[in-house]
Amino acid sequence: MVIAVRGGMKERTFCIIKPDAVLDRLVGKIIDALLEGGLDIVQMRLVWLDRGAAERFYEAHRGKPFWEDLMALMTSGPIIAIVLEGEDAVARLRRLAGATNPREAARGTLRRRFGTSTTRNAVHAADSLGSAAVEASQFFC
Ligand code: FUP
Repeated sequence: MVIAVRGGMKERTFCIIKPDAVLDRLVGKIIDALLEGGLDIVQMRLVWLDRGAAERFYEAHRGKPFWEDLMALMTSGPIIAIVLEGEDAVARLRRLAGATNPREAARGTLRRRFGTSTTRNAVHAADSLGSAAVEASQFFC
């Protein structure tokens, strides 16, 4: 969703704090970084995904070598699903998240700070306005 505001376009994007980060009690630090990074929380809920919901969310990756590890992670504990709003929210969140592999992520990014592997990389960040809307619709009406 794109909202016209004075001085620029506010977008909405979609973020998940993944079970590795929730179980490591990192939710507060991650939410702090999102807010300090210029994003506002529009909707947020804690959900424990079952296998079907995890498969639907990551359907595009079915059959890849990391698929079973990803499914095991995503069903291993609760996640926090968050709709965020801000200027250039999609790109802003991707920048805050950092590269998929925490070891390649820039210093200060969430994945560099809190990720422990490419699968257990603390956060999901939607990669476009379109996927943000589709992903958010899996969690919010
Ligand atoms: P990103 O958009 O940065 O989340 O990256 P991808 O869409 O490529 O990855 C989707 C999910 O698959 C992420 F949770 C990370 C996981 N993944 C792996 O576990 N191993 C890989 O080699 C690539 C991706």
